Amino acid sequence: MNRRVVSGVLTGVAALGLVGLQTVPAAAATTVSARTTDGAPIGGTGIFWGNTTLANNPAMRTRESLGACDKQGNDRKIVYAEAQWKVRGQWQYFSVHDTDGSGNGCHEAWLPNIAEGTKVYIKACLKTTVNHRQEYCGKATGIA
Ligand SMILES: [Ca+2]
Ligand SMILES: [Ca+2]
Repeated sequence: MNRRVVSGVLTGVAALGLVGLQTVPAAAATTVSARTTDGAPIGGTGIFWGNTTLANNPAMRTRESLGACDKQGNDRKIVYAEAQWKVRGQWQYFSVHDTDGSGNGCHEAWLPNIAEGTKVYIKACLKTTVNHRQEYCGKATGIA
């Protein structure tokens, strides 16, 4: 909606109602998966959970987490997952590697608490080692 028109028409009392409107969650949290682009079967994925609904602690259930998942044990590659989001115009980065092969789940980490409704850009890549370049990167976009 056009906020300028609303505040121009309504009185000061109604403007308080506008503050209430702004606290309504903008967009529901999403879970998204980015897939590496090396072909089928793929080497790995990066998973972003906008809410961690299965967390034991109820206070953590709206927190975000990131996982790197190695999907191929015999490709001599590890999997790198990265999340990027903006806080007051500044890009924030967080990454995790899955370095211990496939078939044993993903490597997961809590992300720093991201404001609900924030767009989070996910990247999943293969690497030869942690310090090698990123290869076959695939992308996805989630909501915190
Ligand atoms: Ca969340
Ligand atoms: Ca692998």
